[in-house]
Amino acid sequence: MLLIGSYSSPFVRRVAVTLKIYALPFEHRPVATDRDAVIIRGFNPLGRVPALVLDNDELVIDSGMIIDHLDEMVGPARALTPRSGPQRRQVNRMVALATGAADKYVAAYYERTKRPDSHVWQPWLERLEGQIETALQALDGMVQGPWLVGDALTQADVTTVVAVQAMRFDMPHLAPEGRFAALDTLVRSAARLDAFSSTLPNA
Ligand SMILES: N[C@@H](CCC(=O)N[C@@H](CS)C(=O)NCC(=O)O)C(=O)O
Repeated sequence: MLLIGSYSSPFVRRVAVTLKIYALPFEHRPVATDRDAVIIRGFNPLGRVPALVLDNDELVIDSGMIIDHLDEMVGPARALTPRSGPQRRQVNRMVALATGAADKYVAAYYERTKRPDSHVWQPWLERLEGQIETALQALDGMVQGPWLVGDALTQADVTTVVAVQAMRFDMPHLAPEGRFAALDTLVRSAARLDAFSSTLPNA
């Protein structure tokens, strides 16, 4: 399989971490959304990463759809999202919060970096940053320890950790160490696993 997109994207990275946890081999093409926009459109007409090219050349786009496919590949006993019931809803609720926070972070990052300073709309930026703050606060309050839902690492942990680390990479004021104590511990636990340490965000 071939994963398209750079690890500075929390969406690409949640796919990479999941692939590694599932021990599914893949090649990685770390294309940049600006510089390589034409290449990316060849994989996803929307021009967004991640995209995953399967071994039969089929294309899967959007991190949620890709992870859904990977879960199907490894089967319910190994999938990081429980198959059904309250546990599935619990994990999915946390994943929705974490992907939502990641969406707001990407929007805030683009607001700051894609516009000339004179066109950055401060009230909008503050709204985005406020949404990130309350989503992270909520996730922080949900950590049961050592992982979000107790003893087993789930997709909620993968997605939360990559979202926090993406923010710390290029907008560190959004999630500085010390503000969310339980998330700090979660990130430290994840950092000990090869799936996370070998896919850190880079330029
Ligand atoms: N819902 C999508 C979000 C993906 C996304 O926002 N990707 C960003 C990078 S972090 C992107 O490709 N942005 C380029 C653009 O939208 O022009 C997913 O889960 O894959």
